[in-house]
Amino acid sequence: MDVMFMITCGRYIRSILYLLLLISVQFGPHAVEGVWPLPQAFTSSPERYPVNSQDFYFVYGRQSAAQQGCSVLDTAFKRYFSLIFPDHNSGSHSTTRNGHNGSPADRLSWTIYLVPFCVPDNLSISAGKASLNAETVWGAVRGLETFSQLVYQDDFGSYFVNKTEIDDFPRFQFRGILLDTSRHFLPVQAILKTLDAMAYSKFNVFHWHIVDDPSFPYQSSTFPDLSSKGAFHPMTHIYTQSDVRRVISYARLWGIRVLPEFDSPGHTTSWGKGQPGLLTPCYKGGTPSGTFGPVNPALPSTYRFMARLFKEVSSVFPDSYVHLGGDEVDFHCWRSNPDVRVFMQKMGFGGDFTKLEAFYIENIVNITSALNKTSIVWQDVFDYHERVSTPQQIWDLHRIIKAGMRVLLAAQWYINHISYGQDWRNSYTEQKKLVIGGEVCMWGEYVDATNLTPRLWPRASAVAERLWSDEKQTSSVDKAFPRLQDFRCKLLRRGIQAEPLYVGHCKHEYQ
Ligand code: CP6
Repeated sequence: MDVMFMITCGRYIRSILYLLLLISVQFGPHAVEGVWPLPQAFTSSPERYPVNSQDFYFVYGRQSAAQQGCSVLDTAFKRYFSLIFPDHNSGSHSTTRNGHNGSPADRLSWTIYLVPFCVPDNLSISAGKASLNAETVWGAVRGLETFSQLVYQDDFGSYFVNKTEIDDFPRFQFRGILLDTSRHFLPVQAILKTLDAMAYSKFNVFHWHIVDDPSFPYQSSTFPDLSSKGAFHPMTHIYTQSDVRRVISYARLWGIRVLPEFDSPGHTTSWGKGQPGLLTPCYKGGTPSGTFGPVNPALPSTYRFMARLFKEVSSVFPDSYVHLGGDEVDFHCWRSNPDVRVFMQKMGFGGDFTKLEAFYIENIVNITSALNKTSIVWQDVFDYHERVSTPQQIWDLHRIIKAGMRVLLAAQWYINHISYGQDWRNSYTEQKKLVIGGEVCMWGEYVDATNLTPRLWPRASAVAERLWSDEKQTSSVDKAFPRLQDFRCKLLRRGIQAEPLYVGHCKHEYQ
């Protein structure tokens, strides 16, 4: 009986092994299923072609509206060449070659044809030729990412790519990650590295929650005291104008916009150090207690300051959006301050501090729209505005609500929380009414440069797939699991210290 049992058990185990092998052949890292986030439409075949770094070139298509000299694509070609061939000694090899004259040597080489203004974005790989058609340079950058994920190495280190056809486009146009650089300062290098990893998951918005209560690391040229007095350290823990420019231009090359957030009137404790008179003095028992609350909405000087600050911010950050915050305003201090109460009476707000908050935000929105920026606010502001009752204000505020709603009713995935186990599963299945997209929020209370990367990746990638891919094709967590495990290995291979999902190993660990 014992022996019988052993044999049965052995057979049983063997059949499971076969099954696993079969699965890894079908959905292994070589197939298009290995692309993360999953493309919208694709066909692939087991037929594979060798790819040799020595005769692989990116070439602009002859019909392409983009040609050599397009900095975004020229640099993308260089980056993706290194990502596709991590072992290649880049020395003398040029990643691009001018034109293609049809000589026999050319037919052996791999070329990517970029034809912006063709619809839809399409990637096609067949013998000796891969072509990428994209409507925009940003679409082409995303297509290069997809292509780079399709190239793989066999056990002997040779590179291959399977015959593949892909049509792809994002489900949502806003796919963001929030980094909080106020709770902990994140060195520019950590931000740039995050931008790299964002591009690997096809994120396109870096929401820079740059200042908050604990510190003001943004070095303002108009108000240098804000960072010299409000940063954790006036020299080492600041973002200079050139740091900010570097982040913006680096992000742009990856097709990532930088959305700055200067959160007010709450979350502004650090502002008060370099800008006396800006915050509301709180009162206790009829006298100032020595503590300060939100920005003082009752003083004209507040709006003059904000106008100058946002004028600078609008020119430093070129994106047409600016985030004004507006969240979590604590009314206790405003309520305690006699000057604020007098102002409330004068404005006819009675005792409703949500009206005061609405009044404040309205003024800041007007300041930024005069600077030709579209404002974004946290959902709190929408909640306040709903309660504002005078018709004229509703009419006026409707515009603000719309501006806010477009993004801020988008899902927030708070992945700064520490949790044990496989919480990426929640992000993957979470159903939120996304409007134009969503974002991963990495609040900084417990996060600095030491743990940012493993806390973000690959969990943010789970969100990225919800934001990019077809909902129906990517609704199964169990199907996603081996794909995300494989993608996490790709991140490791690219030097992103992404944490493991569960038990297992990667071919190229410890790099
Ligand atoms: N900082 C700012 C925060 C948060 C918000 N605004 C926050 C609140 C609750 C959770 C996580 C983050 N840390 N400025 C709210 C948008 Cl759970």
